Amino acid sequence: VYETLAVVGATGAVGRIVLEQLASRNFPYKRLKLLASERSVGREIRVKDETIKIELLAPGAFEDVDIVIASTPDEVSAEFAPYAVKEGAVVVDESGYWRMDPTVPLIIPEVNPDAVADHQGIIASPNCSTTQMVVALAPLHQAATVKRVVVSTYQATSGAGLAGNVELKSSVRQMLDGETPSHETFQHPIGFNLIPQIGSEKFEGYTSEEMKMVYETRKIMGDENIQVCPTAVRVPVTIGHSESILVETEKPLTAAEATELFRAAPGITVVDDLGNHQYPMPRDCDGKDDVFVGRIRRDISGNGHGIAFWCVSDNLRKGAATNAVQIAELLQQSVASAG
Ligand code: 11C
Repeated sequence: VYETLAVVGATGAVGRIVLEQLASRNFPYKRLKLLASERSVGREIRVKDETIKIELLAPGAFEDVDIVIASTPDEVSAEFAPYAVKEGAVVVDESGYWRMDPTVPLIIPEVNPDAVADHQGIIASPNCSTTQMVVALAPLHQAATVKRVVVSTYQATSGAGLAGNVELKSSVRQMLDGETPSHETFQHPIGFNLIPQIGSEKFEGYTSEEMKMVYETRKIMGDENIQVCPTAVRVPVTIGHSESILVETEKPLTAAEATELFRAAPGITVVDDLGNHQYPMPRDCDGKDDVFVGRIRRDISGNGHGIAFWCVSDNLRKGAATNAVQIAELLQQSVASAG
């Protein structure tokens, strides 16, 4: 196996969960290095039964490292990943920077695990809102070929990191106290509000977050013909992205058939009993690794080729940390079987 593992960005919202996952999933490694920017260097973090001091993310830091799990902003990844690879490490990257690079596999282990074999040193983990949608679409695609997807997202503030959650709480508090809410991380006050903008303007009035859902979906599913029309919205929820999805398939599917496909698929839990008020909600999915699907029904506006459903997942887990650790597990398995 790869012996020395480095975690980059261990103090962030996602990095903390990466460390938790390494322990809870019993990820195999002999030595763990924690790397971060100047600001965090010297801080000590407890992982399993050892205390590890954070070291500086800089050239030379990867000389003794085999595998890296990184959650950093795009520009940090753009800078460090090339020298990490040059120094001999394989990088599993959660940033958006490398995802659409044709030399970089973009992987969801339940969907396209075989792509791991094609890596040239960097493997990307998709955007959180893309990941949960594609986990849900994959079994329908396999059975009936997905042609078109209309999706609206309800995305938690932790998608913007720890600062996003701090801003939600302070915004709500200020409003309850009758003050004018301040905002910095989001474009508007997020307390008691919805903001239909995540990221910046990217293409014909669609945002960067929305275009990630278009491009990344096609790359992961290996089908450039899939059409996606997304609307991404920030909501006052700390953890758990929700999505309302309408999918059109080439072969018609009944709601019962779609439900069976979801139930049989890895990484999906179906919660769907409207009569008993059972459906996935962010509060119930916080801290869980699966993608939750419910409200599965036929598209009553269409011609038998549409299924509507509701999908919720912990954006910091399957949307980020869990998926990255699963990719690292695939890498471990691939070297174990090769050697
Ligand atoms: C959000 N999806 O919820 C974003 C965060 O490309 O990894 C993750 C951005 C990315 O704000």
